Amino acid sequence: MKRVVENRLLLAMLVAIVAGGFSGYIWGEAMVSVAWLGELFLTSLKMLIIPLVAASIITGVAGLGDVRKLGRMGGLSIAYYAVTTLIAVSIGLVMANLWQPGVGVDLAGAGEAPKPAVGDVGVTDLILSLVNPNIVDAAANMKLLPIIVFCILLAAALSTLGKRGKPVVAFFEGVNEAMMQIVEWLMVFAPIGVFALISSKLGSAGGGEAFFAQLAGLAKYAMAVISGLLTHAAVLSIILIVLARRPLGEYLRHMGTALMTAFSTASSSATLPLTMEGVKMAGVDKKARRFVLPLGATINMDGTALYEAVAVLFIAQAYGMDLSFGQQMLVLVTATMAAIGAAGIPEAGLVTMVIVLEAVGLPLEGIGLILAIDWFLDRCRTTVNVFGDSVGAAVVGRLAPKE
Ligand code: DAS
Repeated sequence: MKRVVENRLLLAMLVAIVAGGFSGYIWGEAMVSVAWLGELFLTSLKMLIIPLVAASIITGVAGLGDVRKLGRMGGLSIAYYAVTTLIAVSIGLVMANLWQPGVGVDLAGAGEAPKPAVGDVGVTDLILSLVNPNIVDAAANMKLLPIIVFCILLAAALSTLGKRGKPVVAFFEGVNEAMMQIVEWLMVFAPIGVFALISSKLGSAGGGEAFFAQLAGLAKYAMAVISGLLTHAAVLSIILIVLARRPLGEYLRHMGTALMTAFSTASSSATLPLTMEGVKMAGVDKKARRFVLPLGATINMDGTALYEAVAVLFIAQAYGMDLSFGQQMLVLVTATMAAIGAAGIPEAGLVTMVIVLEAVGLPLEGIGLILAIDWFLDRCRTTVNVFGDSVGAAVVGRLAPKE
């Protein structure tokens, strides 16, 4: 039943995208009158971000067990997640600067290009942006970096409380499940939201060459994301061969079903049982796969991090904003943290991209344009997320001491 619903939703999304494009081209400015429906959809997604990110991180980190006993396997896993995610975001930034997908796409219209909310960002500013004197204020103002740091510390502390911490973790597990359910419900309205966002966004371009400039920009944006994901998949393959000493072909054969499931479901969490099976068939150490994979499905999302870096630069370019090196470093940190906060469910990367856009001071409306092809790019980045987790299990399984 679930698969039938998913296929119908995918078909509805495709119809909404095509209808949105044609409506924007044919009726132009008149389609701006439905923009509020797109706004309603985006704002509904935004409403979920704080509880979704908090519950996803707390559930994932608390699942590690007592952090004081993580030992070498925990340290190796966290190091692997951090290094591969940073490599992914860096590849994303390089591809967005090489392809320049947003240049020539005039999202600002006749208006002034919005000024970035932050000027040049130094390293100390970046570090200071990870904490906030008032966690409630951070949540109220969507300052998600301090929220993510706080949730990681809270989960780590809860894991050291033994039985006393379990009811709190159970509460957040419930919130996590509930948030995922609400996102699923919201996705039912996605075709309406997508139609409204695309038709009003393309329509406001005034049809004609501006319309086709936006389509051309979208095509370059998709190429920047896909070329970035393929590059990162190659990097992960090299890590698999060099650090885990495993032949790539054989490993991909074991992971084939999981990777195809990741592509078709666009959900790392839904794919997790198959990822576990594939990595087991590949002969990866039991303790390593049981440790690395569940946590990785929640917080290790290389594909998502790469995609968010490209998407944010695409939107900045489309609004005529040239981000300095310092601002792009801010994108690097926030895209990494946003990927950690993204849950392993469809469109999670789109939802948490709001973090990065807010951090750099970019208008959220830019999401409207990239929604047109996000249903496809989500599948691509989820596949890379799952492949990254499976490589992590193989690397940790080989490098961590057998107990
Ligand atoms: N669909 C998410 C996943 O399951 C990735 C994303 O939305 O970026 O990994």
